[in-house]
Amino acid sequence: MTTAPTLFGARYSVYTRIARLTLAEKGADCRLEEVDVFAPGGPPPDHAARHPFGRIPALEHDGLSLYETGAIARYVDEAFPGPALQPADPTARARMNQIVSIMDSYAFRTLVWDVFVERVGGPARGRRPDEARIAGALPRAATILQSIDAIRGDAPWFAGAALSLADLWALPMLVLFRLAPEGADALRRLPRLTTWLSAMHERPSVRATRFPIEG
Ligand SMILES: N[C@@H](CCC(=O)N[C@@H](CS)C(=O)NCC(=O)O)C(=O)O
Repeated sequence: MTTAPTLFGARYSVYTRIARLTLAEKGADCRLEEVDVFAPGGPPPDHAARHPFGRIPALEHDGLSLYETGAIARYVDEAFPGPALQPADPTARARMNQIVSIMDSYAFRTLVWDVFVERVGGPARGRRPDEARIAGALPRAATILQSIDAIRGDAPWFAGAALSLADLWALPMLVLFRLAPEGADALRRLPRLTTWLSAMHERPSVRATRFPIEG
């Protein structure tokens, strides 16, 4: 019998939320141990043993200590019972991997750091937004949204007929992006993505992992 995993991370973190969504969609119990990587003195010193790059999340389960969200999510999908979150069909799996890679490589910096953090997260802490950084990011943001919208097409989920890791990767980044007025405007122009976001918000996993800034 396996023990419940411990996830080290923070409720505000995009990548922690992806891992929490994955665990929740599998119906796996999980203990979240809060690690604040942005605390003034940096993460607690013992976090370096879990994550040498000082990031979150990290997972501990049955003697396995794991970091990198891609490894954690795939491990959770394969080690726990519950619905498969990676399609077996090669085409659907390729689409899932393509979306995950787009979100990691382009969307995290552009949608989250360049737009959400500058417009919403930073000002909430008293920082002035860097307008040039936001303006420079918006064309890239439009390319990202149009690309993932085109890949999904009219399918219910990003990899086709069933929810997959692709949906769990896209959700947290699009949620934060939409909190910026520029993000909300950009998403309003893509009704298929807006419909998908509404469907995601009905899921218990999404409700259970809301970012504190969502209220
Ligand atoms: N490649 C890592 C990225 C994780 C990541 O960037 N996490 C953010 C929080 S969402 C973080 O720890 N940031 C701290 C920092 O940049 O110093 C993964 O896939 O887990």
